Amino acid sequence: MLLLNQHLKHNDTSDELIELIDSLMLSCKEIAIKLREGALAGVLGTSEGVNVQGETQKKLDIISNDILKAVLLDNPTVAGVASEEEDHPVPGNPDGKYLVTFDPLDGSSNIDVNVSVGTIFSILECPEGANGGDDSAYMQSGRKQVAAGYVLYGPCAVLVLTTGQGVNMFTLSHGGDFILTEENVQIPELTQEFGINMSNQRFWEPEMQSYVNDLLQGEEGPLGKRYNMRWVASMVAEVHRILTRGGIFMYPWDKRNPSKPGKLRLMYEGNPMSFLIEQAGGLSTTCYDNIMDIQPEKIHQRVAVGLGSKAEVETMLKYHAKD
Ligand code: FDP
Repeated sequence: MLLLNQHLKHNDTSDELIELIDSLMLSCKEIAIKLREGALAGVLGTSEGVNVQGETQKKLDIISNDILKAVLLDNPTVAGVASEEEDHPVPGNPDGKYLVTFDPLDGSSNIDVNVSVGTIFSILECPEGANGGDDSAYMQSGRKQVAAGYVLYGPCAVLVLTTGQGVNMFTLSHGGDFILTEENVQIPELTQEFGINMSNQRFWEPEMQSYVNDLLQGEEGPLGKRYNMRWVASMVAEVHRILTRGGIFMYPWDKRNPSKPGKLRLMYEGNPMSFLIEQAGGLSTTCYDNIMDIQPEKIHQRVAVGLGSKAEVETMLKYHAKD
């Protein structure tokens, strides 16, 4: 039985990074407790607030954000944090080594119906002399991530983590420890399962429409096999399914609102999930570029996402290739 800290030490993770991951997990355990209490703690439902993206905030979005902010900003290694629920980054210790971006409770529209949600995080180094309260400090491509992961709050709470040396899964025990349960996770190359919100079909680019049409034609179509479809509407749950048994997940560009190229956010959804997927042998793309190669321009920047089993993502990319 290997505890998270022991695993990190075995892999030569620096003491500072271990200290930071410890704080992140302390917050996630608190969030897991709040989620478990649900209606008993009066935490379900919608708050009065709207976040910077104009989305209604759930009470638990705000509670989770406050927990993460308080714990992380108390950690001397943290120079600043940027969250989906904060308009601007919040500065921490001016001498701190790391910046943390996070989506405190991804998939939160699922909370009231008791379906899996999660906390997604990405850790970057704070550039020399930069201020963790300035957007500019965070404008680093996904390739610069030091570590990334998520905690999925499902029937059990699972941490999925990469520090750039593969992907490992840790299950939260009754005693409050994250224990290594899956080592060096690898995504199967081929798949017969896809996830996309089909209700947006008419808004997609013709290339994506054509790819999904072919998926739907199954063994009678050009792809020659029958596909199954899954849509949980929680990115953490979709990515977890893909890491566990393969598949392709897409939240592509659509024309509903040209100022929002895709629904998902680059800095605390696209980048950390892409880091995990690539480290597990998969691919993650906008359909044109590798997500982790994008130079960010805004903290809350949106990005089109297609990720999962390598061979299937490559097939999808062929539909988008410009001659
Ligand atoms: P949510 O808005 O509930 O936080 O982060 C955005 C996200 O969830 C993803 O977790 C999820 O994959 C997607 O949006 C669900 O989108 P739809 O509402 O279009 O199904």
